[in-house]
Amino acid sequence: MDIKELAEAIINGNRDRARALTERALADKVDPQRLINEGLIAGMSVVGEKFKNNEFYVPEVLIAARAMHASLDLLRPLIAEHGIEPVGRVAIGTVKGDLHDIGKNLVAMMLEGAGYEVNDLGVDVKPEQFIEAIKEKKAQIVALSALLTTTMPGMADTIKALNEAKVRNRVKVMIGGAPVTQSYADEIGADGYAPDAASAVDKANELLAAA
Ligand code: B1M
Repeated sequence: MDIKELAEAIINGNRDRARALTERALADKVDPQRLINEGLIAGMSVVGEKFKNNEFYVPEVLIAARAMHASLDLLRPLIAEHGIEPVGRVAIGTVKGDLHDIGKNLVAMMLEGAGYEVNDLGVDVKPEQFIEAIKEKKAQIVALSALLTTTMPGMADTIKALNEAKVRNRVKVMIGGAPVTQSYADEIGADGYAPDAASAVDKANELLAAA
């Protein structure tokens, strides 16, 4: 089987084909790491590029992510077994008081598709929950989303709490969401800002490389 077929099934959002190709590849003893790198990550990076270029919109990304998950569900049990290390570990959430999760979910899916272990803390996430994820899940990146101008200060509060808990130096903090800007990231001392879900993967890679 050509692993490119798996990448194409993901790009086309064909969940059944992605699952069937993964099953066939595993039966043929193809290395799960190759399926992740050349199938899932390769497919989702094309999806990310198309999203950035406005060739794909939110529904296409969600459908591609659904196909990616159909394959990942089969591969996940083998990841630990084969000692496959994630690209990095991310704790993501929409900040305290904010219930918007569509953009945050897209960011989480793209990061997962790029090989990250993503601990999605959900919405209305308090700073203590991020601190716990750093300590318990060994998160290397804290990814904060906010959609309301009234909840954006929750990002600054979270960074302040990370400092107070003396865990700020263990992680990179990345922020995003419709009202968020690079200058706001600079103002509150975040390490990075990304305007959309595909750029969030680029930014996470950049932050980890710098670390
Ligand atoms: Co809300 N809402 N909403 N809402 N809502 C907005 C955001 C608003 C702009 C609408 C408006 O007035 N025109 C406005 C905010 C105004 C402001 O603060 N400037 C608003 C308001 C006021 C409210 C309420 C206060 C309304 C009320 O009750 N009076 C209330 C607040 C609830 C709360 O959070 N406490 C509220 C509630 C809701 C719903 C629950 C009904 C629903 C949310 C459902 C859900 O998320 N499960 C909702 C929705 C859907 C919207 C709009 C219509 C759409 C948001 C969305 O999902 N966009 C929105 C208006 C609009 O944008 N047209 C609006 C699609 C999504 C893919 O984009 O989230 O921007 P976005 O994510 C992008 C990027 O921003 C980026 O990547 C994503 C993909 O490219 N990104 C990141 C996001 N997070 C990132 C993190 C990163 C990097 C990139 O790194 C960590």
